[in-house]
Amino acid sequence: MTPTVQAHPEDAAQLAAFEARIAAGEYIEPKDWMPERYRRQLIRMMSQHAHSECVGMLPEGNWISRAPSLRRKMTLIAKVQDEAGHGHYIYCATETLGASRDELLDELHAGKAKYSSIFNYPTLNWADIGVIGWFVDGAAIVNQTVLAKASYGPYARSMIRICKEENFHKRQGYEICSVMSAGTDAQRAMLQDAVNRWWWPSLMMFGPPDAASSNSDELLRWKVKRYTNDELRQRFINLTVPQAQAINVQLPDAALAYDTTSGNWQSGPIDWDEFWAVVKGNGPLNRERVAARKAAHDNGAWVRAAAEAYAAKQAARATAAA
Ligand code: FAQ
Repeated sequence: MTPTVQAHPEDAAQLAAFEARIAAGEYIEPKDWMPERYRRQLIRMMSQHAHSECVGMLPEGNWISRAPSLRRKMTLIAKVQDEAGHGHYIYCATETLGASRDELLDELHAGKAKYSSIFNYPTLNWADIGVIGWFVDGAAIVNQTVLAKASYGPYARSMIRICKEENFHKRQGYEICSVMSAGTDAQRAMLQDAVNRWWWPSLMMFGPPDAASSNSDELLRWKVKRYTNDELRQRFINLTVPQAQAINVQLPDAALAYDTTSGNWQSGPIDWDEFWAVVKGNGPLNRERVAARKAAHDNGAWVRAAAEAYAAKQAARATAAA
């Protein structure tokens, strides 16, 4: 039998004060008292998010050398750099909770850390880059605009600039798609093929259905999450269907239908077996993604060593001058 843990009376008072602050809509800041469980939940979610931004550079980075024009190359390089920056902000925000970045990265490189399922799928043609911007950044905006109101201050604030940049990414992705949809038959076919492959994995980004979402109750109570996985997934579908119609693209869901009562586009069933297989490490490219991140980290060892040597030199100079 699991022993019942009795809260220390002082902890109970602190917990009550904490819950009251959350209820009042206050932000919790790094030096404020917080329940250990709140801190652990934030580290779990934020580190997964930071890892997702970094692993998320890989599918698109693969296309920098193949972008069809200088303009496309420049915007793609800028986008990939932005994602690296997002990872950096969120790792910094996670460090405010006492989590060491080195430990988080060790877990990622050992294949133990989670990151978004979406980044385990391959980018097979140029249209994938447009569709990632449109769907994946579009889904990220729906999720992260709400996280900008999360109860933990550093995480919420990191979302503000991230969402602005994701908006730019979404627009450039949708523009690629709209240009291809007005192009040749071959370009339209490439676009449709990419849409067919990315639609369902994009819906899975929002996490399992509410009934299977083990963390949601706690995160909603603490106002880290403001909406459930299914609510945000529905919001994304409602936003995306008219965008697909506008550029004559078919979403690969024969059951997709508008429900006049709820005002929602109702989708067909999502293959949750596929989702869990990817989350457990058995997606198309899980092993390659982790190996690529680890290789990038190992290859960057000399940069970290040089930065540390420079910082030590500067510190020694400052001491000598004092
Ligand atoms: N992939 O109880 P829930 C981006 C796990 S950034 C893998 O519902 P929660 C930018 C979950 O961790 C994309 N695992 O979990 C970009 C949990 O396992 P655990 C990333 C998933 O936390 C664009 C278990 O399933 N965004 O795209 C996934 O309440 C283009 C049960 O799930 C964020 O991370 C998944 N999709 O809700 C970059 C946003 N879903 O940890 C480059 C912040 C669930 O208990 C290019 N995170 N799991 O062992 C969140 O909003 C939430 O964490 C959710 C999941 C909604 C992702």
